[in-house]
Amino acid sequence: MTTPIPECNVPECNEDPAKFQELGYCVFRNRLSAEEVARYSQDLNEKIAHDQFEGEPHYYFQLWRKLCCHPQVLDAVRAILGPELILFHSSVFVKQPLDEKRVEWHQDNPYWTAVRGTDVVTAWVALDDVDEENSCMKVIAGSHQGHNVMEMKKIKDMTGAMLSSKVEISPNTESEAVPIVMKAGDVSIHDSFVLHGSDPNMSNRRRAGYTIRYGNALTTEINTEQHTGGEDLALPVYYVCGSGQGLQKTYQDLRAAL
Ligand SMILES: O=C(O)CCC(=O)C(=O)O
Repeated sequence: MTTPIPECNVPECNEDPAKFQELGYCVFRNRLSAEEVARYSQDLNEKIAHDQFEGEPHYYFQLWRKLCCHPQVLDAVRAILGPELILFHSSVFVKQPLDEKRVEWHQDNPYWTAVRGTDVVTAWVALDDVDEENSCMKVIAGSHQGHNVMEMKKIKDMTGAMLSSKVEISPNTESEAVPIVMKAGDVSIHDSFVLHGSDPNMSNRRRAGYTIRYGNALTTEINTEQHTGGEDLALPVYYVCGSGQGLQKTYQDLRAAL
């Protein structure tokens, strides 16, 4: 059981891209149509049922690569990072009803050892309505400022833990966490240094999000030889948007492919 956050302390979700620098996150509403949400949700269910869903769905499945290049998703990312964009990772975070899986407080940056730069974000595409009841993601607004990597501690009780380490924060800081409440089809964007996490899903509703990791192609350096997904998968870096200025020889150009 988590401590309920008193209603008056629940901060509102930021929907203003101009406040991203200060807060480290922003929500964009209605980016996918109901038909698109239904299509991806069905595909997700089928792949889970056949045990086909691995990490990096954009690498394995054209349908999911297409979502990474969805004009409304890219439009949101452009509002934060500018016009030159690369895509380097993606994954799904699914918690079934009454699912004890939890994501401890963490920053994304330390997990991506081949990636250097501070203009790097995650777009979290909501495939279900998500709120505090079904364990929406929460962020500590402003915790990305200074772009410092925080100390991580090994998680002792791994029951339900989706990560192996966490950043410890005070109950006071935790009480200021912003729940990213969204409807299916909304997209939130968070900075790779902002603290975020989520609780177990104690509701009877599924909660699924597709996380797509983008960088500004002009300022993000990726060591393509060390860039892998999972064990040994040499993962391409995709150039998804721009005039060609940020396209490097080692990148795959996806602009016209989909
Ligand atoms: O979906 C979640 O609860 C966590 C997602 C996450 O950690 C991430 O997008 O980096």
